[in-house]
Amino acid sequence: MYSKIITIEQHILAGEKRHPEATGVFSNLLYDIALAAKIIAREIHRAGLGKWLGEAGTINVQGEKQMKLDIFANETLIRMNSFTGRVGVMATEEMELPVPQTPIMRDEGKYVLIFDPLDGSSNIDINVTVGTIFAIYHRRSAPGSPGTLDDCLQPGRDLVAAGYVIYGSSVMMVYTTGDGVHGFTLDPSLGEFLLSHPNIQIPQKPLYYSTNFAYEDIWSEGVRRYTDYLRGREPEEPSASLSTRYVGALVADFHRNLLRGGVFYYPMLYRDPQHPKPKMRLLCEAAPVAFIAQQAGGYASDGHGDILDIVPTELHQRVPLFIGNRDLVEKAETYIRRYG
Ligand code: P6P
Repeated sequence: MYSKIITIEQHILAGEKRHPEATGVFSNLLYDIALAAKIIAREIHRAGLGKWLGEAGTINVQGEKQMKLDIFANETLIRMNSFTGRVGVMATEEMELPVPQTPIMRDEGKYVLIFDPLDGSSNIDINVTVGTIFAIYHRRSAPGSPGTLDDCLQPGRDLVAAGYVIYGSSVMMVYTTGDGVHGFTLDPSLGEFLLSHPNIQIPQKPLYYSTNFAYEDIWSEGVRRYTDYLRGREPEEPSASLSTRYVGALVADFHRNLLRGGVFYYPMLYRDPQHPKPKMRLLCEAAPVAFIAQQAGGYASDGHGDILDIVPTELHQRVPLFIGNRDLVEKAETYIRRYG
């Protein structure tokens, strides 16, 4: 007669109960992120009315103009996790080095938190969807000693949790701890994230392919042939007859494909054929969504192999990304293997 209302806190605690060794620190960390998401969402949804729109006049480590909301979101996530003693090491897309450790982070923090505080922020001033992406690892350095860069340079295989918040027509938080992918929708009247999408699995039949076609001339031959396959123009094989969508925010393009089936790709760009460049950040974009895709029955590749197997060598390392239905991503690998 009634569908059960489950808050994200109840869901997180239920997950904790399945791990007798759990101390509750991990659960509280996930809940801290949910609270930060609500604070960020509140400012995003009134950005047009207040002081938040527009550029901040600063440049981040990526060489990108920072929007005021980028800085607000970054500072909110840092403040929410610097004094709890749950996070020992933090890194953000917006800062070159890991966030300076507070004494309680150094002495008590057990986890590493890496995040893109506001993904797709160029969409902010035009009222289009943006998101927050986060990744959680076990800390390698011992509490009591300073955190290290090595704490951050862990492969996606070692993720203990990953998730994103999508600030769209509604605010949703989607996360996995390795036990399925679960989506929660914010009820603004309650200020609570309520379970709305339990056990998300990518649909078998994909609907979309999603990429920025403006760069088609500087893709490799294999990616161009793959795109022709997706368009149904590859004479050797029928395509999956897909539609295109492209929001320009990874969280939005990935979330749509997670729920409706499809592939998103941001391939290597050959502006300079001798020095091809990828765009997607491994640690705060590709690896967390790859973990979610894997848990939802999908797959993420750099065009040659599983994103989750890549061992980072730099904090802001970038990779090509193909993510979504496993057969569509493996097809990309096949075309790249065959045509380069
Ligand atoms: P382009 C946003 O800046 C981002 O990192 C991803 O969220 C998004 O998928 C991509 O870049 C968009 O890049 O070159 O199409 O604007």
